[in-house]
Amino acid sequence: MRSIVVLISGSGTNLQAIMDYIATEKLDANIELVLSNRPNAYGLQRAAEASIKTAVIDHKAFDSRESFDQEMIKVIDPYKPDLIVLAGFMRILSTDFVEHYEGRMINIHPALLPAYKGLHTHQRALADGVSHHGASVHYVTPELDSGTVIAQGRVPVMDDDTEERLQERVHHIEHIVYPEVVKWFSEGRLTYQNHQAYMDGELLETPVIIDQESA
Ligand code: NHR
Ligand code: GAR
Repeated sequence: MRSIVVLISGSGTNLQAIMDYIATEKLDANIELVLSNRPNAYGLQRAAEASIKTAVIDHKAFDSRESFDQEMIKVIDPYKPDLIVLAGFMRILSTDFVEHYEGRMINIHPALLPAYKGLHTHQRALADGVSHHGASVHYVTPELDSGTVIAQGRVPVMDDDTEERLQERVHHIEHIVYPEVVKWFSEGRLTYQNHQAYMDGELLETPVIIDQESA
């Protein structure tokens, strides 16, 4: 069975979705540790309720990104994770950290990458009047939100959307797409070699698209 470490900063609904997949035996994997940079992240309670180990490393206690990242490596490595899952983790990671876990770390970003890298994605998508928005699961590389995209959940943008409602729609699809990708990894279907992702042994040239209608 694959070992997973999940990094969070906040409410942890994506963590919850993955825990629910495990609890209902849709996913055969073990979350060894949930690590948060914020002491009061609600996701820590979710983990504790499921008897999953938790740790807090408060970035504010470190004087550089590098020293914070080195402490995270110290805490994570004893668990020998096969996969690191960023689930609403809000600290940009240094190149050393990313290279240490290269090909073994994924993130979910709330946009249809390469569109809307960075923050405030829903607000920016609404302002542009795009017809579709969504979320992307990608491998983490040193350059922000730029690693190979594995899968995308796509939702329509409505004429009268507010940022809140759009975000809710995107969250809903995130909670389907992220556990699915972790499942592909756990089944050995999703692999990574020489900076490239493979699905069922074939080079993944375009992301797997999951539309809200089919989800
Ligand atoms: N690190 C690297 N090297 N590469 C990526 O692709 C990463 C990453 C760290 C986090 C998640 C990402 C997202 O999905 C992620 C991808 C935080 C920021 C940010 O600006 C940007 C992108 C993402 C996460 N963070 C501020 C910082 O100074 C802090 C913001 C806050 O604390 O609220 O680190 O969107
Ligand atoms: C998710 O929408 C995720 O895509 C986004 O934060 C939310 C976390 O929700 N991630 C980022 O913006 C990363 N910068 P959750 O804590 O409830 O899973």
